[in-house]
Amino acid sequence: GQATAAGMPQNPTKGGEYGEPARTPQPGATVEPPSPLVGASTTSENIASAKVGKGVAPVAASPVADPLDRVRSDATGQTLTTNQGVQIADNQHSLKVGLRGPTALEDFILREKITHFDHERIPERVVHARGSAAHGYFEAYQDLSKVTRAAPFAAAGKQTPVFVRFSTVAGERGSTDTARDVRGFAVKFYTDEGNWDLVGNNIPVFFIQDAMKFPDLVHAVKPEPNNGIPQAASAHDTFWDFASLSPESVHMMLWTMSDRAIPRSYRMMQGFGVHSYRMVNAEGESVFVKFHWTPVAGTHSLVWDEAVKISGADPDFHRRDLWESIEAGAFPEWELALQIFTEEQAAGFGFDILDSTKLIPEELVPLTPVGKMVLNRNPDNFFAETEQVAFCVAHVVPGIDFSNDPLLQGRIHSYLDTQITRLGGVNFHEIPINSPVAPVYNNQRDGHHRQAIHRGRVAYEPNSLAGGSPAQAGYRRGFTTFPEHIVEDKVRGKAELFADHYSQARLFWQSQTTPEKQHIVKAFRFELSRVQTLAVRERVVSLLMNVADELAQGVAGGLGMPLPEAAPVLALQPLPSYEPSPALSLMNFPGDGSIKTRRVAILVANGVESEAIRGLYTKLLTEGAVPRLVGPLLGQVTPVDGDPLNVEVSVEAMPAVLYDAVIVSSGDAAVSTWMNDPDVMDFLRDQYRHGKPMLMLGGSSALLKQAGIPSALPDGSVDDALLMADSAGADAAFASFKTALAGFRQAKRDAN
Ligand code: HDE
Repeated sequence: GQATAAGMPQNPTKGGEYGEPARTPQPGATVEPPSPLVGASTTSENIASAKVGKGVAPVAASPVADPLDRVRSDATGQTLTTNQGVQIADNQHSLKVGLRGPTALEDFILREKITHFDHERIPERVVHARGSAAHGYFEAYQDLSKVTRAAPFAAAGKQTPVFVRFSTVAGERGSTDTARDVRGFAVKFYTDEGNWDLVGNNIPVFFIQDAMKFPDLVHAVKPEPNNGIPQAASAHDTFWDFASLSPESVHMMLWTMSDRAIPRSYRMMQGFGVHSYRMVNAEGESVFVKFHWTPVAGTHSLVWDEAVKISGADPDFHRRDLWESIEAGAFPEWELALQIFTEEQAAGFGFDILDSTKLIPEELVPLTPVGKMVLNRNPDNFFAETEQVAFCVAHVVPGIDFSNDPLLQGRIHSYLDTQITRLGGVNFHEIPINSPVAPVYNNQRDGHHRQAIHRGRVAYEPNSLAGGSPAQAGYRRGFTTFPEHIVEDKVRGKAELFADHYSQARLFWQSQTTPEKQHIVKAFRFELSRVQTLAVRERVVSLLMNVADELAQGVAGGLGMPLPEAAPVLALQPLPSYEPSPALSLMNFPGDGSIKTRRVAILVANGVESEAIRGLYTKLLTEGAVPRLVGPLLGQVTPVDGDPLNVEVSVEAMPAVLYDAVIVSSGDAAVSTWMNDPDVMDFLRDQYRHGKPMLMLGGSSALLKQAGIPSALPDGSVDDALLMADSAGADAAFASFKTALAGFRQAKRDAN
């Protein structure tokens, strides 16, 4: 407790005990990030982001974020009240009949508080329950009105506010971020002509072709219904049983077994609209488009062993990463590009553009960049914004229209429907985060939790009593469906080219680099090793045999099983044949070459030589990277030269997998301590194993031998991400270290 003016101890949580002074909270202390290189030890992981910024959320002017001030609630300096605004005298004790007697039913304060608490949870999303979101804006590069009348593309430089939510699919709300899974990439554009939701994934194709199968797919991948196992994982019998009996899922299987399914960061993955959509211009002319988001930071992934270890060390890895980089002012950015094509072009593709298990190779239809998206503001409240945001595929604006993709058609129904249960009624559009910036007037009325107070006696159209308002916009202004000409039989079934399940799976496989292929084989091996039913394993491999021999052999060999017969293939002619497409490899998007936001551990202990690491620390900060002094325990370490160093984090609290690279200090005493420290040995082995850049200063390179780390690559060549420098050469080594870090990972070490 702190001393009040009256000298009384003050505990702000005990107003009833200590009276009036306690109702005045302490002014919030501003955290100025201390430098770990000088002064007293005061660091904590909570101010991690302050390392590259001020630690204060930058508040960008936004027509969505700013009006939310209306509902933002800040209790600073305020008194505690009930929901009816009655000031609460004592928030510690229920109303009792005698100090040792029963609680009175009359205690409306207790009952209101507990009742509200009892109903705090709402149903989680049936899929994509685990997610993280941020505010930002989309900025158009050019006037796209030749192609679409959609508001965000009306003029070069036009900004449209967005709210973006990233997610995993299978896990529950509290599940780990680094599960092997598809990632959701949902963008809500608050356009001046209404809200447009582009609800995509980080993979451009999907498991199934028809909405009819979605509940089966989801039931198969979710925890098994008898025992609720496994959480956030597809590595179990029911998922692979379903997948192996659905050959249409083969192409997507390859993507989800690739490194795409374990991204390093939400900031470092692509996004795709998946389906073909239509764009329509003011003249009513239409083309088809596919949407692509490409991260400026490049596409980078984890390796599986790392993802597994991160799940234990920091299950919020992606959530924290997004939050911290925005807090630090390192705003994530993507470029939006379109593949634009006509119906006539599509007829010659050799696959059906209404089939979501197919992508359009960029060799066939190149990307047209149309704008960029910047995320520059974290939500104030996770529940109010990230949890309550309701994305809906049916939210389109004039200029955007659907295709007949049967998966998309089913989604148009599903998203509106699911919000009614999840958000408790039909008025979820009035929840602030879901409200459009465009005005809303119609004759829909009532329903649970209605916010608007509609005036007047007219709630119908046409009317004369309200002068005909609100009136139809007419075809020029209002949303107009593209009048596609269709004369067909009403049937259940699918179009012929939907039956080709393998051509594009082969295209994907052939477009991967060797390490990527190895990772795919290992991912299948891992997943199928966990499958208990032999016939399921066999069926999966029999599908893979139609993709590539080396793939099927690699997987079968890893499972200790003979090659089964290939699954039957429908003879369809002629099938498209593809050249490998570089754009399908993650390696194709290295990023902007900077090391911004990359986390670098600098190992320190008593007896280090601190001069070199002080210099490197400052250099890393200047480059926008996030250095950390990692020591045996919190507190200070004493170097052989200069001031004590403040350990920012211990090896135990943040193991190797939470950094992108390591620098090991020199100093005989420190090195000899580390030689016998199992945590440090594990740290170095993991850094090496996961392909991360390592800079060993002075005598610390002796640790490599002790840890069993080879100094050359498996093929005998030089490992340019494993660097050694004496302390005098540390500066020069920094340039090489930076290059290695910008390149992200040494793929050729491949212990994974
Ligand atoms: Fe979704 N999906 N989905 N989905 N989906 C949901 O909506 C559904 C599909 C995607 O951050 C649900 O609000 C059906 C493809 C994302 O809030 C639900 C089908 C793609 C998100 C639903 C699909 C997606 C969802 C659950 C097959 C990529 C999270 C909660 C016909 C293009 C959005 C909710 C967020 C969420 C249904 C397939 C992406 C139940 C029926 C393909 C990113 O409505």
